[in-house]
Amino acid sequence: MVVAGRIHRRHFIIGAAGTAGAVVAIGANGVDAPALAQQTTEPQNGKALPEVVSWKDPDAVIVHTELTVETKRDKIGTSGITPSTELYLRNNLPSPSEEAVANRDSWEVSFEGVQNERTMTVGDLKRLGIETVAAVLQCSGNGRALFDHEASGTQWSTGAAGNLIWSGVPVRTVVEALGGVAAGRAFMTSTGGESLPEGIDPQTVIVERSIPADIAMERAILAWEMNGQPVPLAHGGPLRVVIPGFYGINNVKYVKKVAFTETESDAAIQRTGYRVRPVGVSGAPDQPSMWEMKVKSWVTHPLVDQQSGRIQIFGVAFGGNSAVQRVEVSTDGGQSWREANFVGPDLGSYAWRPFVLPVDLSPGTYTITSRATDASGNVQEEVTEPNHRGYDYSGWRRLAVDVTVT
Ligand SMILES: Nc1nc2c(c(=O)[nH]1)N[C@H]1C(S)=C(S)[C@@H](COP(=O)(O)O)O[C@H]1N2
Ligand SMILES: [Mo]
Repeated sequence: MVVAGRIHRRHFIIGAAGTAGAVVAIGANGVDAPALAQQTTEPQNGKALPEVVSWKDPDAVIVHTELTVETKRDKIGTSGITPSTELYLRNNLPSPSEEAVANRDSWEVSFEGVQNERTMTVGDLKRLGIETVAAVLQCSGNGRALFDHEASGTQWSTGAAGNLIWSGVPVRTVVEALGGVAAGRAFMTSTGGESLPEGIDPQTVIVERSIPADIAMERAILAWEMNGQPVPLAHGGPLRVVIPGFYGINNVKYVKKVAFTETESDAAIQRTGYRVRPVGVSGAPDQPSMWEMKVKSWVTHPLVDQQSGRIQIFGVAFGGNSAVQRVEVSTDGGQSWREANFVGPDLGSYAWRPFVLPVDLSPGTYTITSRATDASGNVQEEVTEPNHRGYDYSGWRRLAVDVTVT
């Protein structure tokens, strides 16, 4: 695994140089997969925005690689929703070509493991029904950089997360139209529509994720709209699976197959990838999968030195798999806490809520951090224990920022 880490950094450099030749992407499982480098534009911080997200605001993001772009911590605002131009990107493989969104309504999805299996187009799905949900999209590796053990993978800090409004048809509605789930199918398994690199076992690279079927029937949506616009190709257009409360990886982009299955997918990304285990241990199907998210919050302002006087400390908080109930803020590294106020409308259980605490600060150095509590009483943890791939980070101690007031 140390080797995988080195490989990743080497390819990171290749990507940064904007080489147009073949690069190697690290699969979810640390598996090397040949993938075509995407054309790049506009250098930013020495690196170019990948072509598929050339429309993002270069000042709002950090380009890690051809396949990974992070939102800067201070760019998260107080209005609740993350603009698409600032949203992070995390691709395991390059997105499909623009052709996929040339005629969105003709994109086809096959439904399997239901009474009446069939293929439907996005146009067909739009006639079935619609629901809108606000939900946090967060990569399992968000906060990986805050662990000490140098877990391999993109060194995300706080910005592999956003809060989006999705519109689409509930999976439940589609399944009911197809006669219901077939007997004995405990999982919903969704397959991404990327073309796979040649000469490699598809199971080692395909993006195919399983979640419990009851969760899918309760809350999954097949979304064609994000923040009031057709879902951008990079974010899964023409059609994306959205599982509110579940980590990003389960939200399969450009979905081409939705199957109700007896067992979880055999794809590496499900079987051994995205499994939480102790450092040094290989991934295995009996370890917890990156499904539900945890209660989490972080401060987004101030992050730099301030003048003394009144300062508004703000950030974002979410409950993960349930609603966020309260947020406390500390300016002394967690010795004392004060309750913050939420800002703006409550967009539902799966959304994040901006929060604010006005403080009067005299000259000195302050360690500012926040701690959220969800509706079930779970309190954001102080420290997240290391795990091999650096997943599931939420500890408030290392999400703290040191700010000098003069
Ligand atoms: N088809 C497909 N779906 C995918 C991925 C992918 O590479 N291909 N990446 C997953 C991961 S790891 C994350 S964190 C989110 C990222 O979504 P975004 O790029 O829209 O921010 O999509 C998930 N769904
Ligand atoms: Mo992710």
